[in-house]
Amino acid sequence: MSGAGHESKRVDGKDNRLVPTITEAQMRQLQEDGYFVLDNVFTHDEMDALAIRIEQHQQIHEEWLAANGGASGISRANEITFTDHLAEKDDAIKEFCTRPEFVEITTKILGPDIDLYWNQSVFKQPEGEKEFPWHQDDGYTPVDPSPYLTLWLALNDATPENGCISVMPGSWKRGLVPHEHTPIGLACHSSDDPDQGTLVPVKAGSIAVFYSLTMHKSGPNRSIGSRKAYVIQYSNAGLKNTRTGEILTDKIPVARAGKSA
Ligand SMILES: O=C(O)CCC(=O)C(=O)O
Repeated sequence: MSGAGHESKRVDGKDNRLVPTITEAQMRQLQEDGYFVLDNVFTHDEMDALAIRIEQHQQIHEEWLAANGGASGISRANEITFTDHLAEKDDAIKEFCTRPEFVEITTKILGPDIDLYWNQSVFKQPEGEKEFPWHQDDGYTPVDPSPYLTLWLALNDATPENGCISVMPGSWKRGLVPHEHTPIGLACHSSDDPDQGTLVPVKAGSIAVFYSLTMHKSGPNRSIGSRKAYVIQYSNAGLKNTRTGEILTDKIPVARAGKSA
């Protein structure tokens, strides 16, 4: 059935929800280009409710940044904030991250046993000309097995004007490429290069699904409002940090044997 702009099916679960079905064309696009967009997975009301919840944590982070020199890591007060471990801090957000929609998407792509690897909101304020640089998520922390899956969920409409992401189609096939440190984040491709990939606008409640090896960036926010995303990353259970050799056993289980954990 496709009333919501994506194929969907009813699953057995707490409330017999409709969950999105990934089509063969989307699977092919993921294999070829390293990404696809899943439209209208959640309603605007669901996104507004989630955004209100997330904003409480984002505000605390913003205030902490302002009181501590204005920047920490890749977060900069009043410009771009990465507010992480939301599911670990907030039971309602944890419940959201383990919803059947995510079980369906992640088990179809990665396999039957899935953990929540990382989660963070990314809020971009109108900030002039600054991009968030081209990178692969594995560039920040290389892991095995790779790639895992990044679900970039738009809490409000992400557009070319307000700093939606762009991806470099096919880049995941290169494996992990070198990244350089810059004052605004790791970078693996120059913003001056004529090839600036493909813009990926994402409507509120829709998801850009991509591999952790897919090179992506986000553009400057030239609008007058915040651009709000929740970035949720899922991996096979028992992921290993290849820098430290540590097997990550402290993650929130999402699926086991293909079913909600
Ligand atoms: O949402 C953004 O502006 C960029 C986020 C991003 O690239 C990431 O979290 O890896």
